[in-house]
Amino acid sequence: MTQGLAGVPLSLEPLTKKDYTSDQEVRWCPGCGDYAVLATFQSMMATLGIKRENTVIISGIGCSSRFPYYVDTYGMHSIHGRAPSIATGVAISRPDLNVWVVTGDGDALSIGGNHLMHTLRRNVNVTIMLFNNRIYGLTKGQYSPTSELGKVTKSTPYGSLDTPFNPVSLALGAEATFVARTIDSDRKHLAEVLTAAAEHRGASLVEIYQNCPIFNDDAFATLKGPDGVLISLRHGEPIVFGGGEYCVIRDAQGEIRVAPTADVDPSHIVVHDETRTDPSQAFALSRLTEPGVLRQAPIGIFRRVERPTYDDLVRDQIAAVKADDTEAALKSVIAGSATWEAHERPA
Ligand SMILES: Cc1ncc(C[n+]2csc(CCOP(=O)(O)OP(=O)(O)O)c2C)c(N)n1
Ligand code: SF4
Repeated sequence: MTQGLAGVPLSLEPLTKKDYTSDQEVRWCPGCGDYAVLATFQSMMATLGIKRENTVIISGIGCSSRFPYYVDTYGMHSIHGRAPSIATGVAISRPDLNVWVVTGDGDALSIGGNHLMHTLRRNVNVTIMLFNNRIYGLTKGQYSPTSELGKVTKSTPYGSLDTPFNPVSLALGAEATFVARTIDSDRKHLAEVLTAAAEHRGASLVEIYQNCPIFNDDAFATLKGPDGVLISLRHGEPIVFGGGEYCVIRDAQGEIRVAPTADVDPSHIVVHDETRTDPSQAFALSRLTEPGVLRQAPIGIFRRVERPTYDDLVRDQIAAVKADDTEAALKSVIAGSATWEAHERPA
């Protein structure tokens, strides 16, 4: 059993995608990118082979947050933006569960921004799937924190004035120990990244580029088309893309940038190392994502490092306190360091 899932029991029977398919009618619009993620997740979970009753999926509010209904495991369609906090409680109290969070760009980064950030910072052992369609889908097409500058929507009729978040950069800045990006149209890549995220012990954030054909169709079309560039990050490999024509280099000024492979000294090509403790290179790679109409974006695992998890630390602390004299410990906590006794003034 891999480290992230240590303590979670394996199924005695082999599982199939069907075992992970619930009897609920899927209520997403035809062509929604969420279908591909759901199907990939159901197959991936069967391959992972852990007990279904030891899996829990906690979501916030949004189209993507309907996910737990459709997977035959435990689940909770919770409160807008609060799924990471609820998942934190579950992960602390039940180390035998494999805990997933499903959220959208609105749910995670608007109302839930604070909750997401602190779950990442604390390194709670949960796997977060952030469905990024760059719009509010459920509420019918308002701009979101990942919508591009100038985006015209129902709530920004003259164009958005907000600089969008780059969720990968945000997660790296929040000290996340596992940060990755994948895309709904590449099921093999999705499955690979989600498996690695589940196997990581600590908070994993996976941004999933997800098409919403109804309110933000083709948000990723340029990226996938002939003029678009998906930069695939593979640990231990030089970052080369576009059929070898382009690469990522660290230039003489120390900057990470894209260059034509024919023009560079091969020793300047960056060899991807997702295990670097210092997140600055992963952050520089995340900045290769174009913020406007997406024409270029790295996908893959940006960062995978080890750090003690919050839930393990909490359980250890509780055990240590309980090992001492519990009553005395409780009294001293209640008394604190700034209590005093009041006596009647002597006559
Ligand atoms: C407290 C609260 N505020 C606002 C809403 C309205 N609301 C529901 S879903 C949503 C945003 C959904 O967008 P996103 O997270 O991107 O999910 P998507 O529907 O695109 O999958 C909002 C603002 C709500 N349900 N509850
Ligand atoms: S509104 Fe968009 S995100 Fe929501 S189900 Fe329909 S296509 Fe999917």
